Amino acid sequence: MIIKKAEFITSVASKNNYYKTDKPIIAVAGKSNVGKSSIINCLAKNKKLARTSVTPGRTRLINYFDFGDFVLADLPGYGFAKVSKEEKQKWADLMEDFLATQKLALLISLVDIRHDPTQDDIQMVNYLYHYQIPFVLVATKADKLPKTRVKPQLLNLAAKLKVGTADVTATSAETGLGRDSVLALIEQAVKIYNK
Ligand SMILES: Nc1nc2c(ncn2[C@@H]2O[C@H](COP(=O)(O)OP(=O)(O)O)[C@@H](O)[C@H]2O)c(=O)[nH]1
Ligand SMILES: [Mg+2]
Repeated sequence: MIIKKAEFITSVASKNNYYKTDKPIIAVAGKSNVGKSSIINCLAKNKKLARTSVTPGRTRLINYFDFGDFVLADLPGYGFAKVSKEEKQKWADLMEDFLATQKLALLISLVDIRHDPTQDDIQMVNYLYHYQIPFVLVATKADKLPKTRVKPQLLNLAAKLKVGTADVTATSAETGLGRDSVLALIEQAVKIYNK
């Protein structure tokens, strides 16, 4: 799939005003700082499209981007330690509602390739099975691992998240590793959605 355009559409803060579109929606989820904005910029080949932050956990919004053949939704990150209980509950309410009501073509669930999945990562995968949302796992920041550690870490993540070993893709927003694979997964999901 070739990306012909990538433009910011809107930010949404609550469940009553999700962006409505006939295009398939691809959502990107993951803990704060895992690289959601970076992978969106990498797909768009535009470093300024989605803001990448040095202060994680500040985005409590769903940011929508028009990618031509599909709409990409950058979901608010989870698992930021300094967030209050009320904030966490707000996040959970919004996400559960989003996942339950938005007919997603695909959800790209990001995990950091350097670490074991967190409880929140496992919880996210459980939500995805529960709501029967088509999803793939993407392991970010592969450039930060020695090359020989990449495959063993993919196997470890797949085992701990209870998905097939072919269902976790290594990426790097720095080097562009995995960009083509992620675009192929999106293309496949868009085709199935449009059938
Ligand atoms: N080395 C490296 N750094 C990355 C990669 N992806 C994201 N980062 C860095 O990780 C930090 C958080 O990224 P960001 O995209 O803002 O994460 P978000 O909170 O999930 O949207 C930033 O400093 C990014 O530059 C990657 O693939 N490789
Ligand atoms: Mg972000």
